[in-house]
Amino acid sequence: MVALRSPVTVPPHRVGARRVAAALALLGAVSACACSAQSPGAVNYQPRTRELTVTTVPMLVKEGRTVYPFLATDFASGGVLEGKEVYAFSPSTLTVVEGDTVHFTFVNPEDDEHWFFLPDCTEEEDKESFVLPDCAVRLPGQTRTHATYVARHAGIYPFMCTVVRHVPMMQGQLVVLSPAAVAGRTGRGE
Ligand SMILES: [Cu+2]
Repeated sequence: MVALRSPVTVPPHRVGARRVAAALALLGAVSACACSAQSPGAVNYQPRTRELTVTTVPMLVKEGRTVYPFLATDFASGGVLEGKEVYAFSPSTLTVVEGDTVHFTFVNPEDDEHWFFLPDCTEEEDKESFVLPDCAVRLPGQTRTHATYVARHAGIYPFMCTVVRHVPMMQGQLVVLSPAAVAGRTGRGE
C-alpha cells in the first residue's frame, strides 16, 4: 500500500498522465492472475464483472439556503461551512472482490463538477494493464461518466472528490475483499 496523498494538495489539473500508469498498484491487471499468491479459498472464486452506479448528491450546498435558513450562517465568514459545500457519493462504500472487473457509471445530476479520485493510485507500475485513462475521473455536471477498473489487490481504498470546496466531506471507500474472505458467496446466492 502506498502512502495516502493529501487531497487538498492534489488539484485536479495536476492529476496527470503519470498517474495513469500508477493506478494499478491497487487496481489493474486484466490479465490472469492476481491468483498466484492468493490463499487456498481463492481457487473457488471466479472473478466477475460488476456494474456499479455512483451518484454525486448535493447535501448541504448553497442552493439549499432557501430550505435550510441556518445555512446562511454556516456558509458565512467564520461559519462551520465557510468555503465548503457538502456533497456525497451515493453509495459511498463499494465492495468488490479481488480480480473483479468493475464497470462504474458515475451520475452527476447537478451543474457542479466533481472528481472521482483514488489517492492510492501512485505507483509507477503496470502501465500496460491500466484500463482507465487516469486514476482521477472527471465528472462534469449533468452527465454520466463511465470508467472501468480491475480490482487487483485486496484492501480498503479511500476515494474522494478533489474539488477543494468539497474536501473532506465528499469521500468514500472501495473495499476489495480477498476471494478467501467471501468463500464464493458474493451476492448471487452461491
Ligand atoms: Cu465534488
